[in-house]
Amino acid sequence: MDTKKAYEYAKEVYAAIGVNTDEVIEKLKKVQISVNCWQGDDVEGFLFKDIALSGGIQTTGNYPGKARNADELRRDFEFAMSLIPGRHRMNLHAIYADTDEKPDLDELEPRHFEKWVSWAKELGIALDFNPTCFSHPMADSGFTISNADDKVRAFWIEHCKRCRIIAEYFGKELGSKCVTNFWFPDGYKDTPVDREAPRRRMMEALDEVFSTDIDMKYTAEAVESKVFGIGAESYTVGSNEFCLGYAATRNKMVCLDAGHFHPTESIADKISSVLLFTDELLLHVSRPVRWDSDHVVTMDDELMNIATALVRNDALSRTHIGLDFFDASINRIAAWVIGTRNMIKALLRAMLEPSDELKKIENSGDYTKRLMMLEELKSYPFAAVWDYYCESCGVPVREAWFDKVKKYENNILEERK
Ligand code: RNT
Ligand code: ZN
Repeated sequence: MDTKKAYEYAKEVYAAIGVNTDEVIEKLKKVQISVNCWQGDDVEGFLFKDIALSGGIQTTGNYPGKARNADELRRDFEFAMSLIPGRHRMNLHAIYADTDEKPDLDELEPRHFEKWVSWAKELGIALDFNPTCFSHPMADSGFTISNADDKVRAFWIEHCKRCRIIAEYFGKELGSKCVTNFWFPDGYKDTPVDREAPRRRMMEALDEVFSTDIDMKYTAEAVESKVFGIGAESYTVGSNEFCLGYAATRNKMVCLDAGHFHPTESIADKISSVLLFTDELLLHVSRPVRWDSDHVVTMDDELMNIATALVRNDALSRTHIGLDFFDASINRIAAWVIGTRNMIKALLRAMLEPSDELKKIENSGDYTKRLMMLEELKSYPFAAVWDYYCESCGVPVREAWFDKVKKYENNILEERK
């Protein structure tokens, strides 16, 4: 198949509606997706072995071959990246510290992440970061940074403070702002009496975390909300209103996770509102299936709505796109490749819209034409542009990447039994 020939045809089709596909490709190349490291090992990390995942999130499945240490995770990630067009970022969690020491979460220092930094430098990618406020005995009560117990609260405050220093180190060393996301599972299984006190404690604890002096040249910080978690069905401390209010008044970002809202609520519609009140935004693009199940991102309507919301309103330059999924029932490298390629593919399709023209039609009040165009655009030949983009980035076109993953599985993952 002649990818180039198909591209030339698509280029003409798009040119007829005023879209320059070459320019779109250049624009797309600049978008870096923050790829979640935790898909590679089912959110286990390397600091504490044999500790169960907690915090109301869950991996299900037992597909063989998960990364057992940082070297394996790096190797798997590098391989996945070789199958995805463009240059992207790796999003680390604190529990992925790569060290022979046994630091607790409130003892972490930049040196525990030195190997990650030198690897990232070699690969020419940037790192993002997250404190890990779950999967730890200090999180067993279901409350971390909003815990009523001063000692427990102080532990998590210290952990978060240390994570900010590590993020600053990442940003400085790698020459790209490290996006740090603060998410806390805190909440009640059953209906609480006092809905305010934990939120007040969380607010004050966060103020304390963010009071230490960090050079904000090197890091951008977000707080992630959630409507409920497993075991915290009735109340979460870090609700949407809490996080949005906090971010807007503290000059932070919110992190909108696609699985953290009521099932008919869409984060796509929140982007344009949030960005009126905060400078930047972090997304956790995920796929909730009936609940916050963190399925691999597919090319569905929700993903397209997120992509068009970012492109039509020129929000890409102020939005950090992170992925958040963890499926342990399929090949984990394939999961990375499928989810990340879909995110990029959706952005490409959104960029191929004649959005100025569409806005003109809308403003003229011709809603019949608006509907007609939006529907016709769905069968425009964006796939030819996508294939050409993959080819020109030197990564496999269409499903050709899958054979490589299978080979890797047979040669490398098999040995991890
Ligand atoms: C949990 C949040 C959070 C985590 C990761 C591992 O519901 O979405 O972002 O998934 O930090
Ligand atoms: Zn998330």
